[in-house]
Amino acid sequence: MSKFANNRLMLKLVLLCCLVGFNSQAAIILLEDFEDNNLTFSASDGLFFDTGRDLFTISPLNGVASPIDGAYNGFNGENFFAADDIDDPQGPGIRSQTLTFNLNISGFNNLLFSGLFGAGGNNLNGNDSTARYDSADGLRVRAQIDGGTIQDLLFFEAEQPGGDVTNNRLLQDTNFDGIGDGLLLSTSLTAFNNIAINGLGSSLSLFIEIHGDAQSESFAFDDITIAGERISTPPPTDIPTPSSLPLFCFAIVLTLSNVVCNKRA
Ligand SMILES: [Ca+2]
Ligand SMILES: [Ca+2]
Ligand SMILES: [Ca+2]
Ligand SMILES: [Ca+2]
Repeated sequence: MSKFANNRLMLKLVLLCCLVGFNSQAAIILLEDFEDNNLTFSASDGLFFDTGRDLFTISPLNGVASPIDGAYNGFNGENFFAADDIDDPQGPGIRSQTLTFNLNISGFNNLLFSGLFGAGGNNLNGNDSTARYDSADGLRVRAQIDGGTIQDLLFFEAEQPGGDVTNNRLLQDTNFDGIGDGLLLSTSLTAFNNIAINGLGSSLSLFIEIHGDAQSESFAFDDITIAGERISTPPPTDIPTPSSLPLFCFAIVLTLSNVVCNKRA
């Protein structure tokens, strides 16, 4: 074995040991990929699509045709959640709708929220006369543990250039003040990963609120994920614990290193 190959083997072993040692308790508590209608959430007024431009549903699964949402990309699988002009009279007629996910988080800590998000009304491709989001439009992700304080996790809001509150671009609202100031969303869904949810408890409610009442005030998201770490319980004494695993693996690496060196000698 060459010295280069030998070093690469060592590096791989160390990396593997680190991964086993430090990530062994990570778990996915929720992954909603919107690939079917076996829903992990409830919708405040149900899902709808009026066969025109107005929708609040899984696309294209529930009949949404191109080009309205076909313009989106960067989602996973074949489907994603889409919303556009959600106060449509053929739907519930209300400009604000909420998806609610209720999860059992007993035995987990260090909860993290992740998801893919996009917006179709920012006129980035020059396919419209203007961007379309008003000051009251937006998408807000919040969380609540055991009915306690509601935490703001991720907001997207219209910017308000010079106090203009009508038909502007949708940006991330990094300080949760209702005005977009951060990353510009596009029809290519962008990943927002590992946003911390503070606290411990037994039940987590995750809310995705969408507000919009006019054409092309559109939103898309996919792969809504909650991850956490299992709270440790004492392991059997004859199996290395997670905290001792790196030491255990280091001993293996040292032994292998000696074997390789002895062979080279
Ligand atoms: Ca999907
Ligand atoms: Ca508008
Ligand atoms: Ca802001
Ligand atoms: Ca409308």
